[in-house]
Amino acid sequence: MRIALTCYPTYGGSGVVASELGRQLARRGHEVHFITYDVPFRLRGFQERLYFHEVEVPAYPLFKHPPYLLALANKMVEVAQSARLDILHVHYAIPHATSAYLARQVIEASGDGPAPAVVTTLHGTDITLVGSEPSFAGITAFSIQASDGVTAVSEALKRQTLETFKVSRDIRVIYNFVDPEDYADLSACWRGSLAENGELVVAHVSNFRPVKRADVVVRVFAAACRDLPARLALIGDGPDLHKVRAEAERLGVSDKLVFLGQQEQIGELLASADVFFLPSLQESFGLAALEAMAAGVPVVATRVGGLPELVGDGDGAGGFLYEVDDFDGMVQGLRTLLTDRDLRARVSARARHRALSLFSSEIIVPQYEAFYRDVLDGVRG
Ligand code: GMT
Repeated sequence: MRIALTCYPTYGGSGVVASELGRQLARRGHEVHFITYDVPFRLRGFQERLYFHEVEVPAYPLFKHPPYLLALANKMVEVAQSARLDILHVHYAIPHATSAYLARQVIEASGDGPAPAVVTTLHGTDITLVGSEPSFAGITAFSIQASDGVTAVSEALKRQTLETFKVSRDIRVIYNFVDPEDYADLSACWRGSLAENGELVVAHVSNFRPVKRADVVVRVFAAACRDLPARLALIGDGPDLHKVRAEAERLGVSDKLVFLGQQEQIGELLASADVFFLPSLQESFGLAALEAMAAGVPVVATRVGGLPELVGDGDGAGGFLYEVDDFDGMVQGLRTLLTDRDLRARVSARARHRALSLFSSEIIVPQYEAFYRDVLDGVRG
């Protein structure tokens, strides 16, 4: 198939998923065209059958807010016609699904060959935070309804989308994934750069937005590790990083924090940690938690959104989940995993097994291929 992928190329789960999907699809023989304003951050380097088309937004004195949605739609039309695309797969509803809808209309009106089918993948913040904003709600609902196929990254997100937008259409759940090859050899251990000999390491990965509750990360860590030799490794960057520093200062744990900034290949870094901590207010899937599990790192997280589907519960779970306001539970969970070496080893093995048996690219990517075929059958008959 000839498939175009559009995503936000910046640091973030949806961009990572789109980039990995593109790489996998190209490897499996499809022709893949990325249409974005920059090369997605995990897409560096040449790969056969994988192309990048830059969306340039014209700067004109009249444009206080350059019309990205239109520039993107225009580029989609150009690429669809020159590459004879079958599928236009957009990640994140706003504004990508709207641009794709517009592009399809333009191609249909031109009478120049069949328009590509529009597939939209919902990732979470496009629905739970941004999409439900009153100023975006109507256009988001319309763009979801008007797509030829829609996927969501968890059952929880599917439910939330149907409830929030009152749309009446099929949404197929296709979970996020990791490439087992990226987690096959994790022998390059960075522990020495993260902590002193004998110290335990708690890792947190995020874009440090309010939904990630960065201040809670520090508070729980400080309470759980008050008398333990431990470090908190923070991977990523974002607006609430200052809260982390302020909270650490207030609690007297600044010297226990290691700031690593944005990192491209986090498998080996995560594998150097003992526990992964994600106390988000909302998480439609939690890709960073999946990456930690694949690296054999037990997860302590909140029971929100798609995290129960990812981490699991009871026997076989890759970690422990707590209600959003259960501060003591999270402290206890983190402490137990850090101090009980045998338990940690058992949960680590379960986490890795769960990640690689349920959420591996070998299982998930064929689900996207099958979905593309179903959508094409639906529109082309
Ligand atoms: O977590 C973020 O704020 C970034 C956001 C994104 O669009 O990149 O992440 C969302 O999509 C990821 C990939 O599907 C999911 O793993 C994250 O759970 C989801 N974030 C939220 O729901 C808050």
